[in-house]
Amino acid sequence: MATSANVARPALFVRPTWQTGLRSWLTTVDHKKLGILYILSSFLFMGLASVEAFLMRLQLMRPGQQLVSPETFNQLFTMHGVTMVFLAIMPLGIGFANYFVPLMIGGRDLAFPRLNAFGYWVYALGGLMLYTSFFLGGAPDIGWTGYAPNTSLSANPGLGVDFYMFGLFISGIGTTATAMNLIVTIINMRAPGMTFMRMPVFVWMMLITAFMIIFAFPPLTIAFVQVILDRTFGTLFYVPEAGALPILWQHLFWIFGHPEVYIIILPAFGMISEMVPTFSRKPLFGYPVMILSAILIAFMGFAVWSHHMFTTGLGPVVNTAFSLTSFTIGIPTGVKIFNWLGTLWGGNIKFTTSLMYCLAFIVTFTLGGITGIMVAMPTFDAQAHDTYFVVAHFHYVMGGGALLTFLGAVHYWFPKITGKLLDERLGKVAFWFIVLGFHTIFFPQHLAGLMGMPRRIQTYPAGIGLEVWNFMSTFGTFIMGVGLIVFLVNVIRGFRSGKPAGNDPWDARTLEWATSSPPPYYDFPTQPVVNSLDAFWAYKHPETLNVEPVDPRQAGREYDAHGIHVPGQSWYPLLASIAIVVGSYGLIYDNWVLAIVSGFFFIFTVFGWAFEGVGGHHVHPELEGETA
Ligand code: HEM
Ligand SMILES: [Cu+2]
Repeated sequence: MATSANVARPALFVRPTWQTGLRSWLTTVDHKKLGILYILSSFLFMGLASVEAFLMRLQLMRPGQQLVSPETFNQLFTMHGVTMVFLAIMPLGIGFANYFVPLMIGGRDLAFPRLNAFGYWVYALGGLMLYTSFFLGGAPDIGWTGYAPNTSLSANPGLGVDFYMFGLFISGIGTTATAMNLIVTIINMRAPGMTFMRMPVFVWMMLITAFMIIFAFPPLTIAFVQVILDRTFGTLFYVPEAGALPILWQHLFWIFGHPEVYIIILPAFGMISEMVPTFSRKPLFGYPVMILSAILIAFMGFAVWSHHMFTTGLGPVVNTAFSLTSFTIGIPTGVKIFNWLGTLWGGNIKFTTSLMYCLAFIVTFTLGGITGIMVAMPTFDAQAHDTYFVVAHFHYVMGGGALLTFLGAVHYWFPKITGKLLDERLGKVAFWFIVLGFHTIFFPQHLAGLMGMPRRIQTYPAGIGLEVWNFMSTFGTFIMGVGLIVFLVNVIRGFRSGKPAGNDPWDARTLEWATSSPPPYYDFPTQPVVNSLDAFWAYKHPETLNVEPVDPRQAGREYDAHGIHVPGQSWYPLLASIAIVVGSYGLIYDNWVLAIVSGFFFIFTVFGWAFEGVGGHHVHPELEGETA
């Protein structure tokens, strides 16, 4: 064990130092613990969203069923969509980034550890708050896009809409905070020698994603605030009776909403770009092109939003313009597919479960891309809009893209996080059930959609040709469900009795594999030094790269007599998040006392946070001869 000494600094409030137990998790500022919390919470929310999806598919299995009422169905598709997008898939990418970005850049933490904790807690508590709406008079029933004027007080007097607005507003604060934290970290805290063009692709993708978050969330936040003002204070932003134009909501929503799909998919692109080279035992083909194309995608992602509004009557000139931008954004995306294929080409391929998920991603995402080009044609979209064709399309890109990748990433990085391996045989069984189930669910939906089946509808009549496709689709959920259960069993078994993984089970390329598994809480005993792209791989296989091999683990900066400073924990991020959530309940229920008291409590936590002092302690792994 490393030695440690407390850092004595005068402070108004003492910072906690628990290393284990529940309190250490509640007060943690360690990026690894927060990463684990993020990943576990996302999977929990994904479980809830899957139950909602399963209920919807059961209802749609046969024509004319009455399993759930139309009102409940509306709540189910709203909560399913909102949960998958905001509480499961996007935070999962952020959770992996939390854990791995500092390790991959040879740093020791994110730039602002307490802000990181705050980001996690507002996300988790905001999400939980949204779910309490089920017990407090009904969940939102407005679709994940929350279109005005469905959200106006006269059209929707229940509290569900308020929960939607506040829940997403709150978790959006957390996402924005974490994005800023990632940007500052990646720009400032890279190991010596790690230039931008030596950064792992996953880190690049997270940097770009974080910038997209910073620019995409404000329009959405403005839209939320407008609706909150409408409903709480009687303003008229979206009240059609007063002459408002509800289409404003659609513009603000989709200026956020289209970039959001890239915010979801770019982290997945980054993971694929780590896994494919590792299991092809080749450097990534076209590293600079991979990065340039992602930057292009990020810019163009903000220029295509009206392809979600082709049928709203914006007119042929606008539709043509947005159709063209949408076609063009397919180019940098296609380039990436070629880069992954180029990496696989001639590689010494190891068919691990992770790599199989990558291959399934490439196939599925390409199919989703093709239907994307189809709906980018206004003429075609006029037919497909709001049908199951669109449902099939976005599940191919978001489920087949992000979800499959993240499952592969769990297999890839589980050994680093836990020090134990997942079972490859079980992993592959789960893989086949999940992938075959996925396509059985979503492929028939293209056909149902082309035959005119509308989305967001809780039943359909018999005898118009929709039975067989809907039955197949629901049948697929059983296949995929079996796969997900096997996946879960594998993960639980892995935690409890997985084989020891060693530090570098895949002979991987990036720095997180240079430290032990699981990493010590100070990450690296000495700060790594980098002299090429894939420095760890270059050290292990000097013949493959044109550089002098340097062991990134041994060549750190000169020994610092102070040792490693590990920041102290804090209660304030959690307390501040609780203040925000309780205050939101106050506003939702027009309970001004609660809202104002929470507001003051929030200000108290901000001061407490600021005056808490540096805290933390120094560790001296080198005195114990500890090496990675
Ligand atoms: C893999 C299992 C999944 C199943 C069986 C499933 C099923 C469904 C169903 C039945 C609907 C309702 C469609 C409608 O009536 O319009 C739906 C909507 C939706 N799903 Fe999924 N889904 C799954 C995964 C995902 C994933 C991974 C994501 C995203 C990251 C996602 C995002 C959405 C969204 C955004 C909607 C639209 C909600 C709305 O119309 O407001 N789903 N899904
Ligand atoms: Cu879009």
